[in-house]
Amino acid sequence: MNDPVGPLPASWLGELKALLGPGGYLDAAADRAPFETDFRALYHGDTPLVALPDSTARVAELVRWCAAHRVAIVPQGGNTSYCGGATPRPGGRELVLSLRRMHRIRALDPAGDAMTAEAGCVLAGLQEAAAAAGRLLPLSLGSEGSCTLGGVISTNAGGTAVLRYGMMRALVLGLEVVLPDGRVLDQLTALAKDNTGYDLKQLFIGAEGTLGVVTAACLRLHPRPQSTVTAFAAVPDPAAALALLARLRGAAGHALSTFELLPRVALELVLRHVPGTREPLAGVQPWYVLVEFGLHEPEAAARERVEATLAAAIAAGEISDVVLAATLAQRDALWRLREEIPFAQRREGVSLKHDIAVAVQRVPEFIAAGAAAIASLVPGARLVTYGHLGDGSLHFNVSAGAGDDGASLRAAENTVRQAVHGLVARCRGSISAEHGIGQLKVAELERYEDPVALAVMRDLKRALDPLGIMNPGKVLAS
Ligand code: 2HG
Ligand code: ZN
Repeated sequence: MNDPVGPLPASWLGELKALLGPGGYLDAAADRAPFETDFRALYHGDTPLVALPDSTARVAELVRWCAAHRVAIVPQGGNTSYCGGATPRPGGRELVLSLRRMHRIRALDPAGDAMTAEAGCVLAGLQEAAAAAGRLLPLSLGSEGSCTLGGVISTNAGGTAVLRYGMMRALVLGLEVVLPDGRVLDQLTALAKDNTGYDLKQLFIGAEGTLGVVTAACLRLHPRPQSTVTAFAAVPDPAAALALLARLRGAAGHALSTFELLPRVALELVLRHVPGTREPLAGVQPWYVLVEFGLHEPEAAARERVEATLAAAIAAGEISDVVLAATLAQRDALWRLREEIPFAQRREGVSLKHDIAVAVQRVPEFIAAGAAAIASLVPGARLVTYGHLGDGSLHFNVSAGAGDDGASLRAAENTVRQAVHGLVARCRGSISAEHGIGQLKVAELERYEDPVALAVMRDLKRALDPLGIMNPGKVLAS
């Protein structure tokens, strides 16, 4: 968008307030402030007004007004983007749009395994509603207590159960979207089969609000497993973890829902910074995996089956030690050792993040080459790489050395990023596995994406949003 400068005219703000009605906006500086920065406070912008419409019709009206006045809109869900995807840019001319007043579950059909909900619903609430109906909404991630349906759809969120259930794209049956000209695209159906032309809903999933505003979705639910078995195992190295993954998938098939890898250094950060956490196994081991199975058989039989498979893995040298959760509290304790890593790493001090993916079988080779690159570029820095090995998706994060103020790591940020992303490109991997592009990776996308793919993305953006009012400067340069 060709941005004019200066604040929006007061008369325009008056029109917006009238359009949104009482309770439909925030304009006091203190109320706007939390929407003007991301949860890590790395990005800062300004918005004259946070719009809080309470219906799809009102969103459509707002978008039509914005199109007529060439005013940009920045949709924001739970505001936990790692890439500045939901933060307005400086200048005070971009409206933030929050759908938090649109939080109704419109329909829940357990027999049809479908639930239709509005974009402002918080993920944890939707998980609970599905559970109360005897079904599972399997998207599971650290921010589930605050992230919203619109946010997880717009970022195609992943998390820790992707191995079994797929990312958000696999969980959306239908979508309702307000297009950048204010028309409402109603594809809010629960059809398992629908081959009537292009699958338009997929365009908006993972588009980070750059092609329209997702206002509601119909979600695919799953049966709840009868029993859950969770294990935390020590493995000698990532190659052994990979062999274990193959063994577990061979034995359990889709019952294996989680396979997370973490190094000793990550566990140590959690033990240091998260009160109430304890060593899960005796001794110091170089690598660990957290695995979980959801089985459709009684608890005792499920445990027995998993124990037999793990015993075979021990015999094969893939596992050196393992503990199975015997209670719900133990399960939670094992999960915390994995889920608290981002928090613990933040508490430890300066770190760099790389959200990458490669083909699963290339993970060990990638970790070895990446570790060597980090060691030569920033001697003393600690590689804290962990994540969703079952999906080939790693948080290839780097923390400053213990006691180091992080200045040299910060100074090396671009060089390290280029080295890591260069390695990803050589492996034909992804420089953004689950956190999106936002503002952070716009230049990286241009650099690494296939030029034909980039040109098609630009064509789509121009076709749907010719005025460039939808979340400008995110994903693609505006
Ligand atoms: C996770 O897997 C999240 O815990 C956050 O995707 C990763 O903080 C990170 O780098
Ligand atoms: Zn992750």
